[in-house]
Amino acid sequence: EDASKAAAATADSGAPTIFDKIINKEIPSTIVYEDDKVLAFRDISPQAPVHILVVPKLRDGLTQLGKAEERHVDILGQLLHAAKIVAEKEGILDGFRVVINNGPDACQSVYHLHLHVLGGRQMKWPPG
Ligand code: DGP
Repeated sequence: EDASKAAAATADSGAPTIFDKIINKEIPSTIVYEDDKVLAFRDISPQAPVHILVVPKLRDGLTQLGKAEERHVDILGQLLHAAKIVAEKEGILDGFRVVINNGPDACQSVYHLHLHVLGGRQMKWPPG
């Protein structure tokens, strides 16, 4: 079993995640951007020179994008806008990628919605 298959086995239990502790600053992270609704911090396992996670501070049922409801429209927009702010701060506006892994088949491993902002190198297409 490779690592991606192990990640693919993880499903949404609705349990609290490690991101709650990061948001509450109970465990350290390298914060890149923060406002009242959104936190952005560096991924612990970077897949590019810049790899930042953008998360809603309040999960509100958004364990994954596939659980999005009408009430989440504002926060979904705020997350994308924060991704742009982060890309600008990191100097990667000429080329960056925003990824959301949704569910086991997409190798989602943390069930608190998060955008991956990746850049700082030539990105390949198609992604794996
Ligand atoms: P995903 O596979 O899309 O669910 O991405 C989850 C990401 O979260 C993964 O790239 C690694 C990252 N991650 C997991 N635990 C921690 C942590 O404790 N701190 C930080 N900074 N990142 C974490």
